[in-house]
Order: sequence, then C-alpha cells, then structure tokens
Amino acid sequence: MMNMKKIVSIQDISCFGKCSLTVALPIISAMGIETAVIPTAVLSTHTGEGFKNYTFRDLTSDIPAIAAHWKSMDLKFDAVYTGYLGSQEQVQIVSDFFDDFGTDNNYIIVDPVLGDAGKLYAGFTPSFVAEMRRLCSKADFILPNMTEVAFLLDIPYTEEYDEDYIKDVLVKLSELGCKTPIITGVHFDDKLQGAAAYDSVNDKFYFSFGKNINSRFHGTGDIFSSVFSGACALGKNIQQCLDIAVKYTFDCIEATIPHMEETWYGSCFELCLGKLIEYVKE
Ligand code: PXL
Repeated sequence: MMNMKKIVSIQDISCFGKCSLTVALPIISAMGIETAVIPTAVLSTHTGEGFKNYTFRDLTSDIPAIAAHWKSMDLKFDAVYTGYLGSQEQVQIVSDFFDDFGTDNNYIIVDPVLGDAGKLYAGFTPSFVAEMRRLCSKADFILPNMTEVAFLLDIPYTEEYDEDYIKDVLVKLSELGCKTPIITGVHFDDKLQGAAAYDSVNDKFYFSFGKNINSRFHGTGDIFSSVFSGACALGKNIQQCLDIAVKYTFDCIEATIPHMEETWYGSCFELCLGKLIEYVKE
C-alpha cells in the first residue's frame, strides 16, 4: 500500500469568493491527498473585480511560529504550493519556509499571483513583483498567466503571440531560476486554450490544450494550480499534470456558464469534483 501524499498550501483565505484556500483544500483533498494549510491572511472576499471594502487581516507573523512547530515535529511534505501572498514581508517569510521544508524529494510550486487581464491586482506594487520574482527563483514549478509573465519579465503584456513567442518567454522565465515554468491560459487561436511548459533540466517543451471557451472567471488560475500541484505530488509526469489541470479547468469553466449571474465572482468547481476524481485514476 502506498503512503498517502501530503501537500502544504500557503495562501490566504478569502472567506467568500471561491479562490485560494477555499479552492485548494477541496480540490487537493478530492485528489486523495492530505492537505495542510498555512493561511497567510483572512479577507472577507477576494480583491478581484466586483468586490470592494473587503477586510484584510494579515497573518504574516504567525507563519514562522507554525513553521517552527512543524519543524520540531519533523513534518515532511511531498509538495509545498503557494498562491496569493499579501505583502513583501510575507513573500520573504515564505521563502524561508522553502529553505526549511524544501528537499531533494519534494516539489516547490509557486503560483506567482500578481494580476490578470494585463493589470496588477489591488495593492500590488513593482517592489512586490520584484520580491515574487525572487520567490520564483527557488521553485521547481511556477504557474503564471500571461499578465504575470509580463510583470515577472518586465515585458509588455500581449494577447497576440505565437508558439515561438511562448517558447522564448518560457526560456526567459526559467532564467529567473525556476526549473520548470508553466504558462496558463495560453491560446494561439479562438478554438483552443491551455498551458505550455518548459522543463529546463531536459530542455523540453510541453503543451496541453482543450476547447477554448470565451469566458473568463475569477479563480480559474487557482483551480489549475491546485490540480497541477496535486497531480505532481501523486508522481504524474509533466504532460499528465498539464493534461489533468487543463481538462478540469475547462470542465469548471463550462459548468460555470449556466450559473454566471449568481456566481459572477468565481467558478463552479464544486460541480466537477467527481470528474477530477476519475481523471486522477486514469
Ligand atoms: O485568485 C487569486 C486571488 C487569491 N486571493 C485573493 C485575491 C486573488 C485574486 O484576486 O484577491 C485575496
């Protein structure tokens, strides 16, 4: 019998809004993986479009104490997966956590949550971007969207690109120091959308595409990253991890369309968890 896999996810709890930990916990758990969490902040909602006047309680100072307690118990994880981080100081502390809990046998996965549709999320500044760039240098995998790619590499945001452009940008992302950058939300035409990866250790590119649905929903990046992290911890190869994450993210977008008016702030990932459980078995 194989040991259960364990992931620790470090990101905020947006109490309402379906993103970060309220997405990562159910998704990774559904994949049959024990999911430990370090909540980095508690917000009443996420900070994306449609919400304003949200509360924000910073939990940065709790993180070193949690890490020290876990260290005293010699806890080990198959993957450390980080998402939205609320301040530069927090990114620095998470970086220390990588030093304490990263090993040759586990994966460090950074979703460098910075923005979407060409813009930074509320409250993020160029110096925060610089700190996130440093965190990316310690990761095995990073999972930026095209907006985050533009900010991480300090290049203009574009929606017009071809395969050569994506490959070039992937190589540049690997030069930040991470082993395998993955760009999400890649589309070369209106028909297909997916993800592209570059394994810099073996100098190999990977692509995975599904049907493009011309709707954007908040939180799909968190869905993709959670599934990718789970698949990675389960020992699947890069192509399998991409394929499962692309398929499930597509399922969630498709399932959200009939509920768009009531669920304008996030995706109906809950309706597709049964499919995810099946994908993991394949
Ligand atoms: O989905 C990424 C995310 C996570 N957490 C918070 C956010 C966002 C994006 O807006 O605001 C608090």
